[in-house]
Amino acid sequence: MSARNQEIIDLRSDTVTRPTSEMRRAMAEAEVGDDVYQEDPTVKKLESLTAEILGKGAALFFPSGTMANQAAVLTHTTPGEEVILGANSHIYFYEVGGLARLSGVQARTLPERRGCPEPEDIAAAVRDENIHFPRTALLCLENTHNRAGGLAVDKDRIDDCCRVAWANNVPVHLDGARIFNAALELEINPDELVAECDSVMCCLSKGLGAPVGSMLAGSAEFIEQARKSRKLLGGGLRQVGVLAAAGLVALQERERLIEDHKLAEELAAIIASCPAENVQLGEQATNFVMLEYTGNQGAGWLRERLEERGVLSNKLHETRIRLVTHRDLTSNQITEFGRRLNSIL
Ligand code: TLP
Repeated sequence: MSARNQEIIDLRSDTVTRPTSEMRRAMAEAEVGDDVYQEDPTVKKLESLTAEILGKGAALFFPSGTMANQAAVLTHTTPGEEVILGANSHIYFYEVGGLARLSGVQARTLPERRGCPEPEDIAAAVRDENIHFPRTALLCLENTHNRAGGLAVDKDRIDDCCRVAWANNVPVHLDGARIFNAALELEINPDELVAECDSVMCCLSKGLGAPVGSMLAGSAEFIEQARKSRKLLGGGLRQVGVLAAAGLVALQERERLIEDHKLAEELAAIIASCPAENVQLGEQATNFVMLEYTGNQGAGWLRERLEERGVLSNKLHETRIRLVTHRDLTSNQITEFGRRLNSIL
């Protein structure tokens, strides 16, 4: 049977979630104003709720996580400086070279162990005062870590990295696109988890289900500067309350992300029990599941066969397929995924 006749099971990303009817209603009814004049009451409400949840002085709405991360780097740095970050971090790997292009900074990449660079590697990478060297301006961390398979990095590891950075007068930005997934997995409040980070980005448009939106949080002074960086990037927003209204609903429902983790566990169990020898469970963490395919045809081949059967996924590398659970999936669809996978192998 072709994909046309089958229900689509979309496991590409939690970004594919569609706004709920409550979000659509809130959008339709949102009170709005011109946000460049800082007169949109709904976005202000979203910004102060985010700042409260993350325990920071202020927060700012962005159209995307990429723009919020890049605005953070732009705000923390001056062209010609150096940024320390993981070689597999989203900011380095997936943001179109924005570090170099938008901020004019140089990346100093470090290997990561389970989603986080080692504090001693960070200490060794910070530049001394020397006529030949650029200044180390920023350390970026990520939680959960996307390319590490949705791993939640615990507070001790984050704090150890922050302490090294701070001891060297280097601020820390956290790409917390899925920070609420991390906090739920680690059973810790989000503000505690990010307490030592100077700035934090979190996404409303992933598992939380908002159609658009990411937030950048930090000190009030930092956020005022970031507002200017956002303007420079073309992100001066007008009646943005229509988007913020959906974000508010999303943020208030953040604890439901735990359901996505449960679905990921179900999915992992199905992969682990797949009779085919060349299919194994890689990692499962938070709402990410990694399927290892060691067949000669490669993971790209398996991804295509799944797509023919109406299962959408992403190939991460030659032997690995990434599957992400989210609120628009049901337990039945996860079971159905298993049936379709077995029909290929
Ligand atoms: N990640 C997307 C793709 O870009 C890979 C996905 O499907 O996972 N930080 C992290 C850790 C992310 O995973 C993402 C999106 C972003 C930043 C960027 O967010 P957006 O897509 O809103 O620009």
